[in-house]
Amino acid sequence: MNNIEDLKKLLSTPKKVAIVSHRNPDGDAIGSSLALFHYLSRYGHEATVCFPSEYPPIFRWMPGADYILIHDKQGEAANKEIEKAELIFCLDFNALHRIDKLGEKIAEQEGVPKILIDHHLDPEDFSDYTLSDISASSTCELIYDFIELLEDTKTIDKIIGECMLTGIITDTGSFRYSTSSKLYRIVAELKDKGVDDLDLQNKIFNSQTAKQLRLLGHCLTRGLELLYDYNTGMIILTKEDYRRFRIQRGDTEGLVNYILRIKQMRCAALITEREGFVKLSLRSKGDFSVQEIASKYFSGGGHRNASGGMSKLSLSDTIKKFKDILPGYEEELNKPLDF
Ligand SMILES: [Mn+2]
Repeated sequence: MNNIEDLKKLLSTPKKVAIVSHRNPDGDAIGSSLALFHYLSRYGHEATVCFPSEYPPIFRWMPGADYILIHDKQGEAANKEIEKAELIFCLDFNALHRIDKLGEKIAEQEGVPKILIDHHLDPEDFSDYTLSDISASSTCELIYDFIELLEDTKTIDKIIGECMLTGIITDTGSFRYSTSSKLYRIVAELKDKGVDDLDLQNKIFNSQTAKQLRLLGHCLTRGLELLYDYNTGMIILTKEDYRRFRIQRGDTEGLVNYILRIKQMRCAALITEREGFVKLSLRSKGDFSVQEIASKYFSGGGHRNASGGMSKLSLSDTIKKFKDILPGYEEELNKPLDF
């Protein structure tokens, strides 16, 4: 199966479908998975959404979120769904090894068609049908494109649209990057279908706890280090900070972006000390690629302006390693900004 007509034929009768996405699912992973879940359900397909790990509580309101299986917690039930599946959709990630045990389970399902829909660089060749476009703002935008390829955008309703728009809003940082005229046309159509974008913005951004705001205060004061020679900023969170601020899943979401609000900052890093490893979230402005830094030095990857990686070194050694990399990019980091 390598064309949309074959896939249309497969989807013409109800199937058992598994939809999976990446570890630490974000708004786009959840939005695209649930949008596809609702879309397939409209045609009587029996779809299940499985994630490797838990999603942030801020997305609990999303229609269908209660049915999501978390492999870390419900491994047996999730594996059963993967075994039963006649079709497996892989959304918002590009290589099975990125999703750990869940990926191994999927790889075992030989002969079951796998469909990859994603907007990250360099997709691994494991799927039978691939919709990969790194210029897309989000996997949610690609779910729209996918339904358009099926010539079925009329089926997109308010619920499917809400899920899609959630991923579009979160992956574009509220339309601040990766936008296109095509994206705005899609958003206009979702709005015509009854999706309330302002309500979504409130649910996503104006639903924080006081604890999260205090954590932000800490990150922007004591946690912040600015390296003006390289137009780079770092926010560091230690294990002690994790205890002190009772940091939970999702609480550190978006913190790294604040650094780029400083005009001359081109590159930003959130470096967090976790159990047994150190995690890096990298962001950049303009044409500086944090994807290269993440993949070359921190066994990670992602997009040019947003990538992630990890290090097995101690927190202080990871910070030193990151700082030592910057002189190699001095010229690029000091190029005048074009805005
Ligand atoms: Mn995404």
